[in-house]
Amino acid sequence: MTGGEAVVESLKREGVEYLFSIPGVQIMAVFDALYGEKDLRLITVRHEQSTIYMADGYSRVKGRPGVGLVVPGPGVQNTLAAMGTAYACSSPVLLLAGQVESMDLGKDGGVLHEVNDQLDMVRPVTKWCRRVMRGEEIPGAIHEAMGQMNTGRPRPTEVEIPWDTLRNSAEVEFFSREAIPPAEPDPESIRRAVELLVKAQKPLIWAGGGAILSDGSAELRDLAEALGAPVVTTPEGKGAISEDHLLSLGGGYYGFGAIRWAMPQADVVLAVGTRFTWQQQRPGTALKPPQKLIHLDADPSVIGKNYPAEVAIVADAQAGLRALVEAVRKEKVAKERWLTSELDQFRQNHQNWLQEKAPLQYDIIKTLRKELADDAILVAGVTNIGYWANLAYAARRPRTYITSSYFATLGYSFPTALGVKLAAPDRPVVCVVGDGGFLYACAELATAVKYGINLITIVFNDQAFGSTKSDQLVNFRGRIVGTEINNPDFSKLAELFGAKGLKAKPEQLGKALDEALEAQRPVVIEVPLPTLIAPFQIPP
Ligand SMILES: Cc1ncc(C[n+]2csc(CCOP(=O)(O)OP(=O)(O)O)c2C)c(N)n1
Ligand SMILES: [Mg+2]
Repeated sequence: MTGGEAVVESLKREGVEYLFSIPGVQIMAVFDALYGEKDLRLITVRHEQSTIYMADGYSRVKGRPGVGLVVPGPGVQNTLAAMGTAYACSSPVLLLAGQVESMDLGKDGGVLHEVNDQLDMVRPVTKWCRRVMRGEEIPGAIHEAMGQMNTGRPRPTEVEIPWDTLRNSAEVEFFSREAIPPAEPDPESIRRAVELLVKAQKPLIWAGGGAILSDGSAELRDLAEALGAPVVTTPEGKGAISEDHLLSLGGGYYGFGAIRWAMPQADVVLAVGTRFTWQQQRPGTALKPPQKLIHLDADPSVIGKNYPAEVAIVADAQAGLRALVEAVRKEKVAKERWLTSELDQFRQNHQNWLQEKAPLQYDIIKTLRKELADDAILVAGVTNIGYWANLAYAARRPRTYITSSYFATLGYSFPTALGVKLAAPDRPVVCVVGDGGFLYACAELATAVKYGINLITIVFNDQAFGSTKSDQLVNFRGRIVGTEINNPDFSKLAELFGAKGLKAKPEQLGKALDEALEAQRPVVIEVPLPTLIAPFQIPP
């Protein structure tokens, strides 16, 4: 079969459902192999950034790799912010890239879409990448990429294939999808961790995105209950434990959250599936000696990087949590090391703080929570309401809250949310985006309409790159330079694309959401807002 047919057959055998792409001459053999294809659905998008954003959104909800296919050179370069975002979010995303003809490789001769050393461009944003020269190697390379994403910490991978290799025929053999067992913890590290956790006066758990990626939510809840330990999550970890749980302290972000009142009392902290970054180590939520850290992560390179770990547990988060629960249940654990009344007080302090610092955002986020079912998914864009949602939105289930993590990629949320909706077509998916961020990829409204991707997008419009304008207001004596922007009428724009457009003042958002949830169409709701302060612009 042709290389293109080998690509399609390999993806199908690996269980891939969608391929996100923009065509081009070097990859047409793959398009041709999709003629009449039913099991692998092609989604043609309008900018290559969206191939990987959509693949990422899909993977984060489905828990399986998403795949993009692009032409070399500009096609690959257009994906790089999305690849970086997926890298930051530890998402399993495969980029399939075309290449120039084999004979032109490395010559810098000016052939179509040529860029020298394309692999060097993707290397910093991939866990593994490879160029395939022969058709026979295509199934093995795709299988290896999938294996890399299913082992240890998932991160993006890339496979690039020259034009002629895709066009020509070869004898190929296929691999079938492999279930790779998760990495189990070393029993000695579990023994030492349990000893610390059981002896602790005030144990506390920080859960990050790894707790969700490993599907470790049930184990996390069981461990928290067995230890009587409260749980705070990073934005990426929101929903790892229901934020309505009596032991949940909600999200921690930039040194804020109910965690602020708990952290000074904690003596032993268990960090699960989190890098434990500078963001968590801000005043307010920072760990300080002699507080002890037990660090559980699939990636040994993150353990102890930002705070020395007393005990390191290198394992899949779910496997590590399960081992901890089993061991803790055999011990006698002191009851009520944290009183519920005490945790209630921390939560109340945080709610009071939110209402004082961000009353409008607080009301809007409350409306979102009230309107959305527990299984609805919120994609929090790089926008004021998105930042505050990290602190104020109560996620109740894993994989229902999507962020761009430390990459904070302006423009990611709308195309990512389209991929989310494809993974969960029967559940409400809401994208929260600013007027600045939405125009990065608003052309994908055409994609949403073409494929019937019935996403609800709320565009908060302050006619500004708001958080940067707010930066000028707070830190540069109000000298506004280059942060105010002009916009189209967003509801009309949506209608022009064939989607439904609505406008609502903040206090009318609930009603507009009711209408959007009924619509069975892609909907854009434009909400005017003044430029508001972001949490990270508030002194600790
Ligand atoms: C790719 C990228 N470019 C620039 C930035 C810097 N940046 C962060 S927020 C922001 C403004 C966002 O404006 P908008 O989408 O309207 O949201 P708002 O802050 O107004 O709520 C900018 C420019 C970024 N985070 N990512
Ligand atoms: Mg704005």
